[in-house]
Amino acid sequence: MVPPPLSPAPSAGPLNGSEDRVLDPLYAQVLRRNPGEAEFHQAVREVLESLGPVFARRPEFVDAKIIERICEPERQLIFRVPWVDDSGEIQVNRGFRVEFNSALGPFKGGLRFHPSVNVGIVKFLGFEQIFKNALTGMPIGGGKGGSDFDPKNRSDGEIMRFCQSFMTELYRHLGEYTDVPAGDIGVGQREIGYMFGQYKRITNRYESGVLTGKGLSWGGAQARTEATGYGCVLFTAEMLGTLGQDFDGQRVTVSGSGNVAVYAIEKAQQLGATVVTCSDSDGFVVDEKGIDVELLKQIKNVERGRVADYAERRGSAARFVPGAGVWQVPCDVALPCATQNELTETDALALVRGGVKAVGEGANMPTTPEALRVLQDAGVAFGPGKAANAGGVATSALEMQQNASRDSWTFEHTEDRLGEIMRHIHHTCHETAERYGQPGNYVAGANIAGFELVAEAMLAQGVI
Ligand code: NDP
Ligand code: 2IT
Repeated sequence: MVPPPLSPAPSAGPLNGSEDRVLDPLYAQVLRRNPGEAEFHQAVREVLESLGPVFARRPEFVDAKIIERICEPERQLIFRVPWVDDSGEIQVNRGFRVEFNSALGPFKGGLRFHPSVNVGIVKFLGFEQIFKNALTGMPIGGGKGGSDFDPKNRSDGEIMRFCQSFMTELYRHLGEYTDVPAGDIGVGQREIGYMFGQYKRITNRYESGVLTGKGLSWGGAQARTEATGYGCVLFTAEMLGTLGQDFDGQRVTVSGSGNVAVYAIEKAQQLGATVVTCSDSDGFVVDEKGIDVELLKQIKNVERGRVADYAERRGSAARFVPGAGVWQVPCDVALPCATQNELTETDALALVRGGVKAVGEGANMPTTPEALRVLQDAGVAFGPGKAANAGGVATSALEMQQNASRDSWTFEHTEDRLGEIMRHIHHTCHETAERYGQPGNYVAGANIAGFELVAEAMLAQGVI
């Protein structure tokens, strides 16, 4: 895939195209208070656009200023991360943790290491996480963090020193009852390991539940690695089910080739689909026979290579297309699993022309607002990230549960729990959309249902 355009967030103009006494001034305040944070504006706007009908039915949420409070993080941390690279040069990065909302449980959400990370990106991710975590039905609040550190082409030693420096500041804000990070872009089991080691060393506590996404021999949960990608496919299968269809025999396109993409490909193929694409920021691969997921894992996870290497190793079966994204390739089901705003209006028009039936967001906010409108107008079943990719954080909550009880479950048991959770999230979104007169609108269903759960808890807990 190609790097996404700088956020096209439509930050001006009334929400839903008409004046709203409550929501418009609130959105104007978010713009004023958070200048230049385009992705955060975009994420807030999408949620606010869903909430009008809730406020009409539940004026107590308006009186208690619940959404004003949700839009303001409980705490935002920005800190210096100095470290020494392999050539002996001092590097200085910036670290972030936004502790957004703890109404339902300790702050919970991933850490992203990518050069594009800034406060607006972390806040959009943290804001989405509040509602996503609520939808899982697990006792977890919302937070997110990361750094503008670029792990690409860094040695293991550099990654370790960076992670140790990052944790040397962050540790004082964490705890299994306070804030529990995990991975996201650029942060996998290797990075979680280095951060866990440093946390343990500083605090002198083997507090397994302080981070999730750990290795299986040191407190990790079976199926956590697979959970986001698997969960995205399971959610999309539920959407297909409402159309009387399933994954068997479908032609699927996936973007990305990281943790989420690889396991989305694996699960879709287990369910009988043929996944014909994967991508990275250099370009994409088309493999008409279906992506060889074991080869992709070997190249990405073991060799830390690129999708161009996959195409080369696959020989004549696959083709690498440099500098372009996957969405011009026709498909029945599209699963964007790379990054925010990677699926644009032009892409959505191409997908609709190609006959797409369902889109499930494995990534966070990969679809631009204009693209979303195109897909919804065309009647495509659309599963927003805060519902479709919630399997990852839900399985993190299962990891916390196992850590708290010093237990460890089998892969099968954990995957069964993941399946139940994804069906529950689908049911909740579907039922809520119907209850609010917008049948089939999973965006409205997810935003409203997530909001209601958080709002009820905030109302009960008073003005804090
Ligand atoms: P990885 O780091 O494992 O993989 C990220 C993939 O996306 C890579 O293929 C990467 O390509 C591509 N990518 C990332 N940023 C950009 C960019 N700015 N431009 C172009 N390509 C990019 O991350 P994950 O698979 O964990 O995360 C993917 C998405 O899923 C993110 O949106 C994340 O927030 C979301 N997510 C992750 C969860 C998890 O449990 N890990 C849970 C829920 C959502 P390249 O190598 O070229 O950069
Ligand atoms: O966006 C996400 O939900 C994640 N990156 C996973 C968060 C977690 O705490 O497992």
